[in-house]
Amino acid sequence: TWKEALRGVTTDEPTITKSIVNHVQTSLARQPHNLDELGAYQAAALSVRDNLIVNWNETQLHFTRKAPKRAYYLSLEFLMGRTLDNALLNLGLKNKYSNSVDKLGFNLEDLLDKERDAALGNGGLGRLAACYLDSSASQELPVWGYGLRYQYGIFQQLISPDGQQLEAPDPWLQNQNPWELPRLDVDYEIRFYGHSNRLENGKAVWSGGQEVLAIAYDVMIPGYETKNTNNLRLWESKPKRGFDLNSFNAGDYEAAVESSNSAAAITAVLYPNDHTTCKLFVFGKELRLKQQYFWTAASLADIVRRFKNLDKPLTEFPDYVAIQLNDTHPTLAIPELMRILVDEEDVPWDLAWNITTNTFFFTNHTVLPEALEKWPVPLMEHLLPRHLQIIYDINFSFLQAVDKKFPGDLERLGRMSIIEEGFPKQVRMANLACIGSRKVNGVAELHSELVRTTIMKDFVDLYGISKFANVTNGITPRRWLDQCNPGLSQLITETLKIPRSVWLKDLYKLEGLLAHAEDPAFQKKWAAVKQSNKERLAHYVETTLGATINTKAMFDVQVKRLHEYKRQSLNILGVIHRYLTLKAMSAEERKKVNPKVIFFAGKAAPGYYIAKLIIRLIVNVARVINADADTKEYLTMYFLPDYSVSVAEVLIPASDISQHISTAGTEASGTSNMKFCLNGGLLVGTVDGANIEIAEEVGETNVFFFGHLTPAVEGLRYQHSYHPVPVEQKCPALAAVLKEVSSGRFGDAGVYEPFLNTVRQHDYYLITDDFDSYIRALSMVDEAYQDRTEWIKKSIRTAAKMGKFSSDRAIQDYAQEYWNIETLKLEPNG
Ligand code: DL6
Repeated sequence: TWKEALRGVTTDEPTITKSIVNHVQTSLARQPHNLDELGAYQAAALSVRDNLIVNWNETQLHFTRKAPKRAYYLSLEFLMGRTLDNALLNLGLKNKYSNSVDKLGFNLEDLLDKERDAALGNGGLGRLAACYLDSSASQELPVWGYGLRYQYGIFQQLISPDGQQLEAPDPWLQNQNPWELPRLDVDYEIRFYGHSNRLENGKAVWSGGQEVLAIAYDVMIPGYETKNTNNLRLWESKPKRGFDLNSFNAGDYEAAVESSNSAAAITAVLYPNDHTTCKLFVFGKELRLKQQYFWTAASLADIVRRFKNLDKPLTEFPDYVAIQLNDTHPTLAIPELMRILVDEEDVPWDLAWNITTNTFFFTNHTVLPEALEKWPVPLMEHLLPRHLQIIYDINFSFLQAVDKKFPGDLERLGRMSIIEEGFPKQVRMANLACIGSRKVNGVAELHSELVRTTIMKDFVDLYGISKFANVTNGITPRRWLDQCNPGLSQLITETLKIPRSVWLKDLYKLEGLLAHAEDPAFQKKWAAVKQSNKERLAHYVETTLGATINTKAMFDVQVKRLHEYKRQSLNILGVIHRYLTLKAMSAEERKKVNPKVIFFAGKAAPGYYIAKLIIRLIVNVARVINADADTKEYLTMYFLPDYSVSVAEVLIPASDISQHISTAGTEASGTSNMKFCLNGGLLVGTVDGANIEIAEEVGETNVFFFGHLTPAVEGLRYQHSYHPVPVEQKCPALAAVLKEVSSGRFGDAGVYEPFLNTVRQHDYYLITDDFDSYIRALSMVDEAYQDRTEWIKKSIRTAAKMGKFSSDRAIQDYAQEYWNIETLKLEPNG
């Protein structure tokens, strides 16, 4: 088998133990007898890394020899989480490492806990990229990721005593990162600013300005049960010369240091943007654009160099290279490839455009207008003068083509132009990405339909529908079931009577569980797994917040970035409603109520005032209701700070019900909804994003839907603006809740008014329209939970029908329908 065939790799326990001890003594230069858990984690990780390096080397050699078409996933975010557990699972070495560290006096689970999350992402988009890397490696597809090696990942979230979110840096690289290999020999010079002088033949010479170095760091991505180990290449910025020597020699040390600082700043920190980039990020915009160009230029230089090693004509570039643009962030890759082809490789413009438009593919992840990236023309001109020229040239030919198809339609030209008129003019990155790509896709059926009918409608009219398709997102079952819920994984394997590795690679096999849904013995085991996961979460809450939780209560979870469209607001207002209802009951009546513990977690963008206010309200409501002796037996609530991949791995398996309650038409897909269902949690949600496809799979009776549908949203917003009805009249139950908040019952009367006013006036996210049906849906959840056997059956049926949502399926969709790449098996014997 592949395991036996691993060569030069430590697979037997004595060798593993020896390798760990060796790393303690040599790599860490420490004594085994006084080693702490962090040191033991590091030594174990380095020992696992040795295995990965061997496999990684063989994979890369194999790819180089076979020279297949490759796909590159360009993403500004890779939210990887922890690696050690995943690497052990994929290598099939977890038990052996567990025994080895045991012999050395440690517990593997404790060591796993010492690893810091690699949190190089904001949320769904970055985690999706991480799942896709896992699936590509597991399916032996020649796919590399390209991203940035931020010194600081997403900020750490702290909660102040009065409930406010505070941000602290995330120095994740502080204790050496064993999962990366610095490739100091792989570097590229990247230029900014300067001048671009056009030559006569359409080419230009870009010179002057600032040059910095991009240095490669390779992160090994092991596939599950295969030697195939793919690569994630992250770029770090460095000054081209250690110092600005002129300033240094002139004695101006400050200027000398400043230029090296400005180079290093490019990859210093991940931007905590959250669908609000255009509105809120005024400061730091230049640095963000610099990041985007630095990364796309380094990645393209690397991709072109690899292609040139094949000794093929550039016309064959798209036969060997497919590049997926993860949202608009890497769109500069389009003019950059044009620049390389036209200016550096002497390819005529039209041919270069043909090569470019056959190479790129673009995924859109949001239709929210405020999240569509635009860059001011003056900034682009200053920072990237040659690229602006190329963008103008692309736009010129493009608008000619539009005019040819729709003669004289000036409004259409204005809408479709890459350049938006105004003060200042702006470069519309989504238009550029669409024009320069072979295909455009959304991330769930409804979202892709909205892409076709709203933001890309004009482009559909121009190019035809076939350019615009859908790939519904997916999640890796390795991390999001086997790793985070070992109890359930084991029960599934026992029940299906097939090896775990089989169903983890073919998630549709979970359907076999349906045959057992009526079996009381199986139901009991299923419920016991959920119970132990709830106890694990309770233990986590006890250690982090010092609170004791009733694990017999229903666990209701909403975890995601804080955003008005995701409507944590609806949830917290619903909690207050439940609290007020409980308070109004007699003690006897309360005894009939289903006890519930509600969990929230999620970060708000630091500049997003209303989102931060919602966090503050959640924390302060929790404080009041958790201290209320009348009700706390029936209702408690916690905001878990600093949500991360690792926290999700504890929360998700413990949920009975989770909330995915965005205003219809706003959540492109969502992926945590898939994770909850895969772990046997049920959903309460709106008819939005991937909720819809989940319900199609698991059956509508197993999902608690509520709220207005997408086609109604626009009309309701129109009514709010032009025929507003006061909340008191429209939704008295909600009005009562708002009044309590205003009164200061949850502290600080007045503080929440700006948030409450977003509901009272305009109510863009339709809280007042959906509140009553939301409360009804929650009552149905309560009612359903009373019949525990029926609930468990729903839970089993839900998990059983999650096959479609494996990221293995999603990545195969991309591989076959878009990139045209194939599995390249690395034979176990090398
Ligand atoms: O596709 C991954 C993820 C979706 O599941 C979420 O529904 C969507 O909100 C998120 N989109 C973004 C867009 N960010 N930008 N730019 O994060 O993508």
